[in-house]
Amino acid sequence: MRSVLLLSTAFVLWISACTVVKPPEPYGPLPSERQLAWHELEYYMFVHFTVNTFTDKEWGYGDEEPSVFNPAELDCRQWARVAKEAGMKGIIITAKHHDGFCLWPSAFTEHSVKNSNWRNGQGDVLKELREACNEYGLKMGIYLSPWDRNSAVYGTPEYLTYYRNQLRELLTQYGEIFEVWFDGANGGDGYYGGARETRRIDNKTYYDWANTHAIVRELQPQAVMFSDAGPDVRWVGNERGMGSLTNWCLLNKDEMYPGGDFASILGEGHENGKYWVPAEVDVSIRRGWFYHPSQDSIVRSPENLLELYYSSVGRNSNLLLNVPPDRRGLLHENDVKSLLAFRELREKEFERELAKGKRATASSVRGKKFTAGNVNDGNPETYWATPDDVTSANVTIDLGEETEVNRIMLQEYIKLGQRVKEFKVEALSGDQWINLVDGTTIGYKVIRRFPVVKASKVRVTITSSKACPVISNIELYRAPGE
Ligand code: FUL
Repeated sequence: MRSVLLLSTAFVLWISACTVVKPPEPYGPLPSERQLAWHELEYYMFVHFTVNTFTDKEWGYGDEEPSVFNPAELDCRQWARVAKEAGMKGIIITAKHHDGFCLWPSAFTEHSVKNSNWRNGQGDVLKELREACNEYGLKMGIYLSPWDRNSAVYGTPEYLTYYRNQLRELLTQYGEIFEVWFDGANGGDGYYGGARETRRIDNKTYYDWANTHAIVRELQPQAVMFSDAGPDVRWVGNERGMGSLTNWCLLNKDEMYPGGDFASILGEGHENGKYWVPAEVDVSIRRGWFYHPSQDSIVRSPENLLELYYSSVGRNSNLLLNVPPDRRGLLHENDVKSLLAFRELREKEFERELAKGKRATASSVRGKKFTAGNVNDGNPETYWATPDDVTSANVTIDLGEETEVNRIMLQEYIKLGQRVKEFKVEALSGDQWINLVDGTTIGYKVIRRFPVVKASKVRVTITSSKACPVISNIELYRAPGE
């Protein structure tokens, strides 16, 4: 009798062990560790600064005298303090723009700060920025323009050695770099060591990108590389600050190269792309990338910056906002004012979260570990998931009583891939279900606005998904205004 009892207990234990529900298998391309860390940064500063700041140009020709670079009050700590106060997570600086002037004393050229009068030729902007970023707990990134209108050897194989030597300097002398920015503007007229001519390169082959990328991986394995089509982060396809409403983090990057004509594809990415290459929105707070005194009065307003935030971070993209230092070497008062007021606006926007801890139920649940309550438990590591064969399902958050709502934030658990193709959001107002949002992709994060509604319940329906939906976060807000 005793052994029968033992046997049946063992059988019950065995059965329940077999029915422990497994998490969904990852689906499609996945983000790397470095990309996951990058997604979480969301918002950081671009700093365009070089001889152009002093010559009032956007693209320097490459024949500028290094002596024109003289930012008498340069203070990278001011840049970093403002970035921090603005809520940004890092700063990416143009170590070298197309004019070829280096903001650090490169051993491989005379065309740098070492031949300027600034700090008697002893200065190093990169070093000062590094120290400032450390002081304020910010990440640091670099922009090293492949196109160099100063270099006599631009266009020949020798230039690649020069370019890579500079890259090595930047990646070994300035601590941890979180992002390396390779822009796609390439070839044309320039000074080229006095030749003053037009040089065209074949942007598919000239730069031999694979071997340059390998240097970044070797020296700074945690850094993501940005260019038109990645390898790690892609351009969003415009400089107006507009992320795409449908935005796949996926891209068939093999067929693409920097400077190619792909802008129309880069916004949406490829639904069935082979690689994880999320979009970054780069945009300037002014009309130009560099500082021009004539633009002092046309700095983007805090309200405009909030719009940019919704059209970038709110559309599954990171926001790289350019704030160009002026001729003193400081961020201009008007830009600072706008940035800080934008931070306040943003904080007010997301001050009143309504969903956390409220009762959540779902039309389908994979198992106990994957219940609806995981979407509003404040833990990004838990998620709601359905069984593998269920690709359309809904989750309802019960607000308890009629509550005014006008914003929703949604996040997929992207460690398991980007899955959702279409969703909608509805509210139960009185006894009527009202449609609030018709959406397509989600990805790392989507934030959508809708007119204020009094809702007792909010229902998110995943109408179409490549595989069972895996949703880690849903937040609801009542932002100021209508
Ligand atoms: C482009 C450059 O040509 C612009 O000057 C600017 O640096 C922008 C961010 O990237 O490729």
